[in-house]
Order: sequence, then structure tokens, then C-alpha cells
Amino acid sequence: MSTLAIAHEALLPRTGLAAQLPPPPDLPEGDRKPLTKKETAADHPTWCPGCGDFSVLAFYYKLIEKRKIHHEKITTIAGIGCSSRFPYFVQAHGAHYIHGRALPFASGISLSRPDLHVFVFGGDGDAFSIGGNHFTHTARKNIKLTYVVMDNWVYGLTKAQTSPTTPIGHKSKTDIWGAADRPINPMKQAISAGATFVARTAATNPNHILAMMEAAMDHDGFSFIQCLSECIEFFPGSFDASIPRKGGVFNLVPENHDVTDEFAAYKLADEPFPGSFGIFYKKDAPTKNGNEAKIISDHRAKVAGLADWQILQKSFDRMK
Ligand SMILES: Cc1ncc(C[n+]2csc(CCOP(=O)(O)OP(=O)(O)O)c2C)c(N)n1
Ligand code: SF4
Ligand SMILES: [Mg+2]
Repeated sequence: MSTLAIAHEALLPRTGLAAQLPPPPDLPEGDRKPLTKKETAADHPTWCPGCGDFSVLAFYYKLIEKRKIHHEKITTIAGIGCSSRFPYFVQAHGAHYIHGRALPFASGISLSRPDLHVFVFGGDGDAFSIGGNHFTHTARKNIKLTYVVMDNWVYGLTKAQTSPTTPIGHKSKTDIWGAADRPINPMKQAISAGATFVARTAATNPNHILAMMEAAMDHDGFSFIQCLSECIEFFPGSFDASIPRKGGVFNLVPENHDVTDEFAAYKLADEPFPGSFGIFYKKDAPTKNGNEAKIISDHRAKVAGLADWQILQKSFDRMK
């Protein structure tokens, strides 16, 4: 079964929500009213009070309203984790998929439905531990979708294990004397893997999240956003140094930063915590979506006028 077919089968029954959605009205796109939060929100989020993920969700609703995305076009995919519960809370198409496997699933949707913009949400464990390989390959293939990683420096859902972004010395259930291994740097990892849009934001700065999500959505290619999102339960205070009301600083990427300069982007990514926030890197490059569309149209031109069975026969003949 193709990735697309699996995606199609899985989307509706998993959420059970799509069946309740009203059919798209017979109106020109521009005449349709934007969805309100009430129309976009589904289940009440089950996150702990104070979890950073609430703010990311609130501004995803806002994005849907502001950019007039309608129910039949909203596509929210996630893996497993507290942050990955995201699609349950959005009244639209989406899937809470396998741990670490959200990106290949979302890639199938992106490649087969050019009319949609696919959003993928997840945590640092989902993205960089079990899903690390998919992250690299989705980035290098430049598949058009937006990946928002809600980084809380810990495994939240499974209750406080060390994650790939946990800082050295932090005590967790799996490192009772303190994390011993060097954490990965998601921004450097994204740039080096070939991501063509790399940005950083924080759940404590909602307008900034919205601006980053909008810019990511407008990018033609793989867009990655690292969003610091505090786990109030298992890593409280982790991001205080980036929160002005807690005595920290929220520094924006300098205005003179050249977003097309990969080395300048690395330099920003190398700043000590809390670093800078904004778009570090953005580059126009061919997407897999565009490349595949060309392969398909070139092939269709070659077999124009032939019946399906004749095309199949030609393939068999080649194999002889
Ligand atoms: C194949 C598989 N391995 C392990 C798990 C257990 N598991 C569920 S979520 C998770 C990590 C969650 O951490 P993160 O992705 O950072 O999300 P958070 O809960 O912090 O938002 C793990 C190890 C699983 N569900 N499936
Ligand atoms: S355990 Fe942490 S990440 Fe999970 S909902 Fe609670 S505060 Fe959020
Ligand atoms: Mg996490």
C-alpha cells in the first residue's frame, strides 16, 4: 500500500472528527469566512496546567483563522509525546501517528496533495531520538511541509527521561546523577541536514510563534521551527534565561543577519543559551514535490494516448 493510501485510511478513522465536519460550502474561496477558534478547537487539551504547548496550540488556531485555512485543508500530523497530542485538539484532518514516524507519514500527504500545507508537531524525543533519521532525510529531500518541534529538553509523556536536547548535568529518571552526554543542537542539525528554512521561537512569545509559523508556511520547501516549550512538570524553569519577566532576555535575530548565509546561520546556532530567536536560514532550492511532479508529467507525456494496460505491458516488456 502506498504511503498516500495508508495516510488516507488512517486520517479519518483515527480522529473520528473529519466525519463530523461540514462539507465545504459552494462559495468562492475568498468569500468564505475564516474559521473561529470555536470552529477549530476539538477536544479540551489534556496537558498539565501551565505547559508551554498550550500557547503553541492557541497560535496554530490563530494562524488557521488569519490565513483563512478551512477545515478540509487543515492537515495536522504528529508522532507520540505530550506535544504530539496536538492533532486531537484540532477539529480537522490529522493523525497522531507512530512515535518518531510523523515526518514520513506527512511526506506522503505533502507529495500527493499539493493543494494542502501540511503541519507536523512533535517533541524533542520524537524528532531527534527515535525520529532523528527521518528528520535528516525529510530535510535533505526538501519536502514541502512545516515541522514545529516543541522542545522541552525532556521526555514529558513518559515522565522525565533524558532526551537528546537535555543539557549536561540535568538529573532525570534515566540519568539519576545528571545527564552525561552532550545534547544535540537542533538548529545546527537542521541546517547541516539541508533544511531550507530554519527558525527558532519560544512558547512564551506568542506573537513571535505566529510570525514564524506564517513565514514557514509561505516557504516552498521543508521548514523547521524549534519552539522552546517548557515542561512545567518535569523541567520547570528550563527556559527562564529566555523569558524577560523572569529576568531573562529574548533577543531577536539581528536585523542585518543575512538569512541566505549558511555560515552566519551556524554562528547564530552556536550562541550560548538563550541565543537568538527568529529566522536563522532560508534558501530557495528545488523541492522533492517539484521534482516528482516533473518526473510524473514527463512520464505521462511519453505514454500519452496509451491505455493503462498498455503502459503496464510496456513495463513488463522492459523487465524481460
Ligand atoms: C516505538 C515507541 N518507543 C517508545 C515509546 C514511548 N514514548 C512515548 S512518548 C516518548 C518520548 C516523548 O518525548 P518527546 O518527544 O520529547 O515529547 P514530550 O512528551 O516531551 O512532548 C517515548 C519514549 C513509544 N510510544 N513508542
Ligand atoms: S508532562 Fe510536561 S510536556 Fe507533558 S503536558 Fe505536562 S507539562 Fe506539558
Ligand atoms: Mg520533550
